[in-house]
Amino acid sequence: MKTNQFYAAILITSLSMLFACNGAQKGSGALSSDAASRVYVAPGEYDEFYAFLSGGFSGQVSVYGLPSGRLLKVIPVFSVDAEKGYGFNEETKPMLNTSFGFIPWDDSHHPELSQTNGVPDGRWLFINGNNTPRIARIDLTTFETTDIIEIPNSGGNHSSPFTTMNTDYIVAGTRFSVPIPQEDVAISEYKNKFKGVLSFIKVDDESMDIAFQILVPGFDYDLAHSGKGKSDGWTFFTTYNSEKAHTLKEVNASQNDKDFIAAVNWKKAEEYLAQGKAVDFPTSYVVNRYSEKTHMATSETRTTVKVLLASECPGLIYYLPTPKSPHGVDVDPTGEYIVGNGKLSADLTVHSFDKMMTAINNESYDGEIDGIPVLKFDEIVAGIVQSGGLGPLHTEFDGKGNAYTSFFISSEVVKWKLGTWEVLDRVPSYYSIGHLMIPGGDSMKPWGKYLLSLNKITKDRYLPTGPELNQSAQLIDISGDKMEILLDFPTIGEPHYAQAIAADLVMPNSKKIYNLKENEHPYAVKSEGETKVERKGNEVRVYMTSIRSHFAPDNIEGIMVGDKVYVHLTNLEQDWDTPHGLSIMGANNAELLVMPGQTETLYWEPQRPGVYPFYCTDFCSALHQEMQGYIRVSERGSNTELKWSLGN
Ligand code: K7E
Ligand code: CUA
Repeated sequence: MKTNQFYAAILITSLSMLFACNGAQKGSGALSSDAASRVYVAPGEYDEFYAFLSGGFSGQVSVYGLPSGRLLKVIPVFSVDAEKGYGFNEETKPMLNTSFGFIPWDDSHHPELSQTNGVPDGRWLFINGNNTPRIARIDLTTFETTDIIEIPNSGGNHSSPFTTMNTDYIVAGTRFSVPIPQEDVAISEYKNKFKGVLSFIKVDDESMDIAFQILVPGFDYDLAHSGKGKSDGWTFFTTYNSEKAHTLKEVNASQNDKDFIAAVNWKKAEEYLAQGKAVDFPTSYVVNRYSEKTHMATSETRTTVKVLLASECPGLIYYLPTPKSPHGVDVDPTGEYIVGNGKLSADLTVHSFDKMMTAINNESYDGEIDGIPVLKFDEIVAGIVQSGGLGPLHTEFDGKGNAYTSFFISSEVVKWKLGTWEVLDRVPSYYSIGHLMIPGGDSMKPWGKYLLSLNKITKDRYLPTGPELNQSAQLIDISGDKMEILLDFPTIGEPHYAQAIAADLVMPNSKKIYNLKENEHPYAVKSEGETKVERKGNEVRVYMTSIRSHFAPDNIEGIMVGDKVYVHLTNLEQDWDTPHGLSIMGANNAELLVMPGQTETLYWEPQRPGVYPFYCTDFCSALHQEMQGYIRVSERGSNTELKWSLGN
């Protein structure tokens, strides 16, 4: 048995390579003649959708217009971004604080739009950091990261940050089980000591915090989606490694024929919480928030978290047996069907929410694990999709009764019908699709017009760029009976998941400037008259302004080697799209890129005497090249007088 499965694994690996390398699949034969016109957005016209693609190992989110595939913006989230000064300027450094200190990178997987009544509402985008467990929130009026919260007791935040239908909670299931609390134990103690947590994070306008965690058996928790409509109140998490293996997982975590989807009744959890059933676990996690008023981020450390023990909370969790190490779990727009994408399988298992509830009421159990009942497989299955594909990963919906599943190994998208389970159509992915995305495709009201295939392997699709190729996305028209490939475009980093929303739900709220009068940054100045340079010991603060096309001050003298220099630059502009940048020669830092009405701070420790130029890095005006100045640096202890010009 063991050997068989081992060979099966090898076979699958080689199959995937075969498909991935099959250049013969290449070609534009699949394209209908008017594909170009259907993705053509004329100069000056807007796209129909905003699409948010995760950056994977880039740690960021990139924003594209659909159908054109135009890159609109890269939003820095978990990784420093020298282009925007994110993580380099003093204001945003605290965003990357964790209980391990400053972490300049993460691996971002799943963008998730906030929802109201089960429909994306255009307020916020959430995204998970998979490596050092975190969740970020991006404000869609500014397209800036405003919150990053660390998830304690978690070991890799993968099944995250999926929302409930009214953004009551966003969830985070641990990918790797770890000792809880963390301790120095032998890894062979896995089965006894390692546990998982499922976290529910409360979100409001001003803050995010962990409402509660649930302590669960030490499996790997892979993906999640919440119920909607009749299944609102439940969240479903896939598990793999129900074998609790800790080595050679490729083989040892693929022994069981079925793993589970954990169905969590979070309304029940709220009841247990109200009854005081939660235990306060001491821990340490950091919550970071960026204020639009002060233009500064602050970090706060929290030291306890409320934990419910699944084994002591009857009715809180049920296990739904699901074949073959399921990856994605996806709930259809009606809330009735729960699709398990068994990644080592050809078939898709679809569970019924109604049948699940009946099985729970009848206590149709097949034993239990650590006090969590396992429901009888045959009593909860709604249907099996015999796909003819191999390696299903993720499913999205078009709102017209159809589902679309990505198949990694056979490298294709398969369209099938909810309820009859028949396969309707299939289209190849170039190559090795991971997630797929339909705008609103995990909500109650998908815009069922386009589908984006998010592909892992690019070789032979674009002009070669050395050993490294960007990952790619492929736009497919799903408005008719047959899927039609329209467009390929490269992505930034690896797009695991993506989400998209109609442009008119975001565009009208998009901020154009920050109001200078409302700027509460402690070192802001509102006019050139207030600009100055102050010294306290070896700390020097420059209160600087920018406006087309000069800085004030633009000449500074009296700085000394080894000073700690803070340049607080306020951009006085109040017009849309008029940022100014600032860079100083020899500063061990990035530039600043300051939006109209905003203040940002560049930190610099001058190393050598001399006169150093600084300049604006963003071509802002006809006299942008003149937007420059000098800072004179003298030997430590020199008596050069501290003075500055006031610009023009
Ligand atoms: Cu790439 Cu959602 Cu992290 Cu599947 S995950 S592909
Ligand atoms: Cu300001 Cu260029």
